[in-house]
Amino acid sequence: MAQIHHRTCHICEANCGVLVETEGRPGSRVVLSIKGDPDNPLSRGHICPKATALEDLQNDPDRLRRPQKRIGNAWHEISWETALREIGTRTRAILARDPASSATYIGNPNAHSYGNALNAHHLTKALGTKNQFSASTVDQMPHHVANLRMYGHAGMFGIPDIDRTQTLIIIGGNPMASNGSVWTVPDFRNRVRALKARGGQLVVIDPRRTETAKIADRHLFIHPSTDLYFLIALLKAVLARQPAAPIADYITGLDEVAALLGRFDDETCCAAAGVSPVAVDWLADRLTSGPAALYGRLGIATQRRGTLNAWLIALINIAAGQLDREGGTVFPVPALDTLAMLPRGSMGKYTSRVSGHPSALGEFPAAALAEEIETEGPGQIKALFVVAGNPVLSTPNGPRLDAALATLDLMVSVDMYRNATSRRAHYILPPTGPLERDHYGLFLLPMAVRNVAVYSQPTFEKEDPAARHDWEILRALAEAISGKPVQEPTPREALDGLLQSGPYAVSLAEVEAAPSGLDFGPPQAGVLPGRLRSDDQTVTCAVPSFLEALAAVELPQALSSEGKLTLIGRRHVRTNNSWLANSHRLTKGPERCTLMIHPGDAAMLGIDDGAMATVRSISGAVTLRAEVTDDMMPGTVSIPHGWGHDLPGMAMAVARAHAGVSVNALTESAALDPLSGNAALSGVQVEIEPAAA
Ligand SMILES: Nc1nc2c(c(=O)[nH]1)N[C@H]1C(S)=C(S)[C@@H](COP(=O)(O)OP(=O)(O)OC[C@H]3O[C@@H](n4cnc5c(=O)[nH]c(N)nc54)[C@H](O)[C@@H]3O)O[C@H]1N2
Ligand SMILES: Nc1nc2c(c(=O)[nH]1)N[C@H]1C(S)=C(S)[C@@H](COP(=O)(O)OP(=O)(O)OC[C@H]3O[C@@H](n4cnc5c(=O)[nH]c(N)nc54)[C@H](O)[C@@H]3O)O[C@H]1N2
Ligand code: SF4
Ligand SMILES: [Mo]
Repeated sequence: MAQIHHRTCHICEANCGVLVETEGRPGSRVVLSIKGDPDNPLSRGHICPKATALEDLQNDPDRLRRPQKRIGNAWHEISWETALREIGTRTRAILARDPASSATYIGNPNAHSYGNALNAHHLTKALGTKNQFSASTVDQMPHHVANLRMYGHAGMFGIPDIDRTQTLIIIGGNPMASNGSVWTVPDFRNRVRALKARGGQLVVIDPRRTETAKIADRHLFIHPSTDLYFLIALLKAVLARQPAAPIADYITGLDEVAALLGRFDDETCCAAAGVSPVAVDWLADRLTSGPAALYGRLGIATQRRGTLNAWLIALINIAAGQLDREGGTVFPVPALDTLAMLPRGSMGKYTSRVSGHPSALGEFPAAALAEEIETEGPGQIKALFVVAGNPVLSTPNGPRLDAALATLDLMVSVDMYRNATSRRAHYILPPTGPLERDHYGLFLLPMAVRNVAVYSQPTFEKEDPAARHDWEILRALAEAISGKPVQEPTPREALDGLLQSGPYAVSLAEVEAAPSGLDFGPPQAGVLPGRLRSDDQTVTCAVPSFLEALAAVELPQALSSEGKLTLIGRRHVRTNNSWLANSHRLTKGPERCTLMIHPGDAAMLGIDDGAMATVRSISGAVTLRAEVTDDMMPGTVSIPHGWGHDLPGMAMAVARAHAGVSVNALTESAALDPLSGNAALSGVQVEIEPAAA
């Protein structure tokens, strides 16, 4: 009999509500359809093409269902008991030789699994390692560092109040493709429609005329990695105006920052960024008149000055009088308050062995993982545990990391595919399928445009009773390594407790009684003072380390790229980083891993639309098809990340047929934001030439 299950799609940060229609008997149910849930208070029926891929993932014959062990190049299916026992023994032997020789890499899907979030520390504790790496340092770490320094908690994100603003300015984000990031904003397109219907405007600042730019009222091109200069000019212009609302007295130090800006000449800053001073004035007017919000994302974070960018964006919202204001930048009060659950975050607690990188939130830069494996001496990484990550494709100079992984004494991947990274593992431990697990948007709902609580039951029972959820694998690994049982409530029990002690004091049972979600309304203005975690209960504008870095910023020069082009990334609505590449439905259609290049640049280089081109950087070279388009800013080219699925030993047949090339063969492991350790994935200097077809 057909049945409808309410679920949250956990693939991206939007956390859309879906209705999964299934048929069959327990143990042999099949999916009939996956549709948007119109009653979900957050997503209101919206879904994107990826939601239906939940079924493809669930049914994918290439998805691993049993532990795999590699001996040489041959893979063998083994039992959970054997896998865990062998991993425990091998890990203990490695740690007996050098207790500091293990490491973890925690990938992006961990942010979409509350079970992982609540259990990953068991593994790190059992390993006793300071070598912690994650996808955060190829992503949002600059935002965390700015949050920590300004508000006193790394997890304290302000978000644009899109449903009540009159001006939304997006710099370095493309929510039409990504569906939002560090901002849970499903149904972005209709929210923008409503913004326009009430006379508001969307402005996009991006080196590419993106899908979001195409629905915007205005799009401004900006030269990659020059955002800092643009933001300085904009902050100065905002400071020269009356703020839209008085700046609260718990916000300190803005004058101290302002005093440092005098040495930057506005026109030179604008020229360096390629943005006209007229546009800066217009933006400053909009920011200081009605409700307005400036939002920056991945494009401003994956730069050498990512943290300064994130900080300046917050300062602009503050100086415009838009912080903690309705229609400005607001602070959600989530039903499960991660601020109460998580430590504030620490900076520089440890120093990395090889290059002396300070840790951020206890993590070293993912870009430094390869050198920590390659470089001999005490503390050299010999055993690596990768949990839901694909760093060979997702971190800078992936081929270098790939070669380093091949030298490890032990590598374990907790993953559902034998992909670019896990093919190097000695053991792959696969979790239950995506429809066999429960879900709560632990890290995402605290950044949502409405305060909601929504919980999903598993849609299917475990296909194989012996299968384990990720959190069960993490605990079992910890037990196998330490020899000690992990005795703690289940994630579900913990969730119930966290909700009950949360701001709305709801039980999990109450949340479950509303299958489309409980709605606590839009984020309210005026909550910030009560949520600040800084010791002095202020918002700190004048962060000493940021001021120092700003004072050291060289004055902008006329851009001299010596004939080189600048490479940026992109996302497509039918991909999710590297890991939906084996979905039949999502890979259909035109080739997507292309080199986007402006017609003028293409003509100069003799590259025709659809012809092959070779792109070279100091790290490596790739050859791919050119897509000539005036959506690109002249001098700038774009290649999406998460491709390159044709490495030997991978077992993803669909992905192999649409392999593409890895942009991270071109990015550099030495290019980092020193304040956060984040990789500078964007703004890579490249040379391009026609290639034989
Ligand atoms: N050049 C360039 N590089 C980038 C980016 C860019 O824009 N440009 N973006 C960066 C960003 S923002 C991010 S977040 C990182 C992502 O970096 P990673 O997290 O390292 O990579 P993903 O491609 O997200 O791979 C996720 C892995 O988890 C597995 N997986 C998926 N779901 C589950 C699950 O439920 N359980 C388990 N155990 N495994 C699962 C998948 O099979 C895949 O192997 O990439 C970064 N890299
Ligand atoms: N469909 C889809 N959705 C996803 C993902 C996916 O892979 N596919 N990944 C998810 C993940 S892990 C994340 S972190 C989010 C990311 O979400 P977004 O931040 O929205 O990610 P992008 O689409 O990469 O947008 C970054 C934008 O920055 C621009 N950019 C590049 N360099 C610069 C620069 O120097 N300056 C400025 N101003 N802009 C620049 C790029 O052109 C691009 O439009 O998306 C999530 N959602
Ligand atoms: S936008 Fe698409 S992938 Fe993201 S949660 Fe919604 S349906 Fe899932
Ligand atoms: Mo990400």
